[in-house]
Amino acid sequence: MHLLRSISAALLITLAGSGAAHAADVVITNAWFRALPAGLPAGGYFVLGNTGTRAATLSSASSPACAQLMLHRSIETGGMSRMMMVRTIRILPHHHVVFRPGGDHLMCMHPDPLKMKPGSRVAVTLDFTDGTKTATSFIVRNALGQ
Ligand SMILES: [Cu+2]
Repeated sequence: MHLLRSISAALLITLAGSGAAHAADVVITNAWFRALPAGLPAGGYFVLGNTGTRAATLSSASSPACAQLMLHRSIETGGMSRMMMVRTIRILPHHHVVFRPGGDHLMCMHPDPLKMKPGSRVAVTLDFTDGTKTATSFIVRNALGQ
């Protein structure tokens, strides 16, 4: 018990020293997936706030409802909208990033039709570059976002 406690104390000191945010400083609100028919990828949208005093950097996401959950960004080039993968998304202290249609979003590839159903909730884990994880759940809406 004492050994465990000193290990966690050492970990905390290491994290603080590396300038990393704690997962406790990360706040997720308005989280939802847009379920589409025919096994199409489902976009994930939410607001990711950082109430801490250090930057938080989102590096990946996962969900038992998705074969893969990717970080995506929609960009407009020459009047055409296309999506690209992004490696990380940084949230400055006391700031938030809005994941929304047409902007940064999560992309659930090969969604499980039994889990990705309008009205149900889907578990999502967000991973940060400091090694912390935040578990949350997204409400599933239909193609119209309802
Ligand atoms: Cu996408």
